[in-house]
Amino acid sequence: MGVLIKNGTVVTAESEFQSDVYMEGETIAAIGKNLPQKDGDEVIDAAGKYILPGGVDQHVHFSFTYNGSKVRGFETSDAAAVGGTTTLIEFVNQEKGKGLIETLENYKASDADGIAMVDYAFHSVMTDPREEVIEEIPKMAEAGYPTMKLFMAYKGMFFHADDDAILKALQKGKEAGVTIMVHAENADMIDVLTKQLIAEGKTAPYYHAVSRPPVVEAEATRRAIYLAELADAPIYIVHVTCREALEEIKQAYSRGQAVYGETCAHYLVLDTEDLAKPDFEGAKYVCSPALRTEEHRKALWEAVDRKWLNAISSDHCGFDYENQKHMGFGEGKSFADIPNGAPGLQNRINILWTYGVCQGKLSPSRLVDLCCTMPAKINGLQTKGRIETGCDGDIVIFDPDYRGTMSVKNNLEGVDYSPFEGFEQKGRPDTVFLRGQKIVESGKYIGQKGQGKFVPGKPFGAAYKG
Ligand code: DUC
Ligand code: ZN
Ligand code: ZN
Repeated sequence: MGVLIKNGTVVTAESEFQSDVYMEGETIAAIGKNLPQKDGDEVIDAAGKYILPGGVDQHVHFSFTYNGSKVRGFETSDAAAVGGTTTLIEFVNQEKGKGLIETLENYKASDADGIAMVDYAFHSVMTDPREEVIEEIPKMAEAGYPTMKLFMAYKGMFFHADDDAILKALQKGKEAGVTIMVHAENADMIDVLTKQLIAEGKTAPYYHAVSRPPVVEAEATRRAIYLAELADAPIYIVHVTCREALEEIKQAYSRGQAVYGETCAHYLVLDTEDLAKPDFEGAKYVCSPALRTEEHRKALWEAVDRKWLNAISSDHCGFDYENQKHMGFGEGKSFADIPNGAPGLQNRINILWTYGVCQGKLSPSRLVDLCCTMPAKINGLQTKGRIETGCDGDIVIFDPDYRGTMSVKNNLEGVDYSPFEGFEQKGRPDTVFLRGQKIVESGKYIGQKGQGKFVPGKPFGAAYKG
């Protein structure tokens, strides 16, 4: 018994073509015109619809804690499914005193296995760079964790990493094909500006952006690139947001260095001015790096279209607005106390379709490459993100004719707001399959808790391949 999807337009990272797709068990078994129907098959007519690979969101926070506030976890991963994303990659901060693999496996067992509603993998975040921890990096690759992130920002917080740790991680990681990623912002610059702004009484959410202007990101991006050059290792820059940081990446790339990066949906459509919304509503938009202006958004759209950036993620953080307000508003409080991050898991592909494809900024194939195929390749997920025989039956039947409005009311993210509230939506994932099982029908989640599985990554991902 399989699933035969007929008459749709298949979109791959390279092209679009009319075809049927047949899934048997957990995998894609055939792609072609007029595929035969077998007894017991479910047949779906996808005429007028696109058939996309399930999305891979390589930048999600289901365990992040900021100033004691913790985000929602895998119990809200059905939001990914209805948004057309069937694989998530979560950043797990190493617990102090514990090993990298030990932390990942504890978290996996307690917070993901049996809970996740889509498939999942993990990036390690090194927070405690002792010698024995550095030595453990190559072993992560063998255990199915071929990526690691370090935070250059967040001075004084336990997850901040200095250049010493980044250089050692790059040197050690390349021995075993572990891709090193960085959150590139200069922590000292932010710290000085933040203290000065607060001393001047500039405490409102808007000053979050003033405390971390583009030069802060550009400096750290350039420094990370030089550290990678010294280590002769590839590097991946997460959430690139501004023209200046992009220039650093483009220049390094044209020198032949293996430097890659992603941006996130909110940096393409939201603005610094959102932080200035009255009645403390700006707290909803406190994320790091900060939201930018039109000039930077234009540069980012061009960069994703021209492959200077190779993925678009959500950087999803399920914090409640009520809590963000409580943390940052009132006597002695400031923007620096507001938990950093915004929800966006459910809307990533819808934002990119509505404001990218429908506005002529991205082709459907480019969207598939950025949201599905490349994130799988970067992270060594060999059966994800592609419509090819033998790949997992992760399929999205996308209805381009749907019209709606994005709102927290329609979200499964489990929080009390959406930064995209009121945004027009053109198109939506109508039906979604996870390894051959239907988990979304007519835009509604119909799967089960615990249906998602851990997908081990293979080392030497796309950043090693040029
Ligand atoms: N930035 C955010 O906005 N949230 C999570 C962590 C980060 O670096
Ligand atoms: Zn970050
Ligand atoms: Zn992040």
